[in-house]
Amino acid sequence: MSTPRLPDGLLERLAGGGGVVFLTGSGISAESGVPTFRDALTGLWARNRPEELATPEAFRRDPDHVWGWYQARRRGVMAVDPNPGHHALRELQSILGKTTLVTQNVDGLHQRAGSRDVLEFHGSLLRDRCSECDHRAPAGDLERDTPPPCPHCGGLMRPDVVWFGEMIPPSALEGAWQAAASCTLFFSIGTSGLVYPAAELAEVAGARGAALCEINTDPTPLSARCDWVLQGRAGEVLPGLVRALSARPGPGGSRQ
Ligand code: BV8
Ligand code: ZN
Repeated sequence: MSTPRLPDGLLERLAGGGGVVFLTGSGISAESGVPTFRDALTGLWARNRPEELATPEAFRRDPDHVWGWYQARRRGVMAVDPNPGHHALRELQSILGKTTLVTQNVDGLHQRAGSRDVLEFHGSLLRDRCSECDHRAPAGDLERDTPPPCPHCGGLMRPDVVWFGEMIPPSALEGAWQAAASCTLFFSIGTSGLVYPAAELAEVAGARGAALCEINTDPTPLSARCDWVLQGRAGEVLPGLVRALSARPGPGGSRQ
């Protein structure tokens, strides 16, 4: 497969050894067959906008309906595998020195591709948490169509994801903010950049002088701010980045 020529400045910056942040959105999981967030409304959920379904109010109003949407998404995620984009990111983490992987995705595919220390900015589909106390547990029976009661307090269990209007988990927020504020290169990969505060991370990085690179099939509100826009599928562009880096002499390159 031919690798489109990557901008020299980007490869230099990558090989330069400064901190690198990767922020991913649902676009990186699209090639695994996971619908992007704004396409994740199929069947009986199609009558909702995701911003209306992914909220504590929607869960309070109709817990079975919201639970059913998440169970369907969980079954979908467990039926697919990480794609070359996830694997290439794991390779970049091992080739480069200081990297931070922040994901808005809740599908756990980065971890299944072998990435470590993934900052789950919006939580995870693979865990439940109690809507009353702080009890957490791995997601259980994926066929169950009503939320189970909390074994500790009897409250309704819910997916351990961050809904609209909810705070980002403090450790993920802190880690992502610090990495964005101190990196020399920030990648925005497969995200529409519409949801805050995740979308602010690129602004924090750019304001501190980091170079910005976007990998997306389409333009986004961030594109005009980027030093480089690599338009294409993450599952093709990211492996191309690994090949180009590995072909270079010097740190991370093959010809020592
Ligand atoms: C908070 C988990 C405050 C659940 C998600 C007005 C202005 C600014 C902010 C707000 C506002 N009104 C309200 C807010 C706040 C709100 C917000 O940002 N709303 C938006 C709609 C404007 N944010 C919040 O509520 C956040 N919390 O602010 O709390 C607070 C303060 C004090 C006290 C209490 C609270 C919490 C937001 C988290 C919501 N949860 N997910 C779940 O998954 O079910 S968000 C969800 O959408 C995703 O996690 C993701 O983060 C987000 C965006 O989705 P993307 O990943 O970008 O996916 P999308 O489909 O949009 O785009 C896919 C992209 O991939 C596209 O660009 C496409 O071109 C590209 N693509 C497709 N295929 C490929 C590809 N690219 C490459 N390769 C491919 N193959
Ligand atoms: Zn409980």
